[in-house]
Amino acid sequence: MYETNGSCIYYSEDIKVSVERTFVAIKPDGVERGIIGEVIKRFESRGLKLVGMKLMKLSNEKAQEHYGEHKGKPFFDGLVSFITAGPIVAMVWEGKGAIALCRSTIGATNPAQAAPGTIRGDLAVEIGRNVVHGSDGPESAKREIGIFFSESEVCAEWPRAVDKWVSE
Ligand code: IDP
Ligand code: MG
Repeated sequence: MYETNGSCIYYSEDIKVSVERTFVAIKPDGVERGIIGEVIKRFESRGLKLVGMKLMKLSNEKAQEHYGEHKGKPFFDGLVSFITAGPIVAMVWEGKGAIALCRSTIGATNPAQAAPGTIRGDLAVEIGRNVVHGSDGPESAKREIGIFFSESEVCAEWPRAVDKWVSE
């Protein structure tokens, strides 16, 4: 069951589990550079659960919708051409506090300022080629997941045996 605040609630072994979902995308630079596995590994290793994934080429309209909050900014047109220049890997990750966890795993927007150990801090050098996108809050997570995935494309209510060793 998906709640309006963007979190997802289901029952596992009679225990109520409340988890968040977030939208993450590997941008065309990450796909082209052959680091899809490297990026996915970092979210998997952190303990998050992959519940949706597709390789897709973004249309201009979808790119404009996804980055709608940046419309009018000087970098907007460049951002839209970059994100539509090749395939992206669109994903939904789930877990307790998944939105903030993904953002911290991704690192600061400008890779030059991103901490070592983060995806951008380890794998990128500049802002216009920063490899990965992650939703910045519950509303954007819900909105962005809806742009890229239909409900049936996201694996729902799929408790993993390992979840009790990842979250308490
Ligand atoms: P975020 O990806 O860390 O959430 P946002 O501020 O939402 O950062 O910006 C969206 C994307 O737009 C960034 O990831 C980056 O690729 C691009 N971007 C943001 N600011 C600039 C800029 O000043 N110059 C060029 N590109 C930028
Ligand atoms: Mg953003």
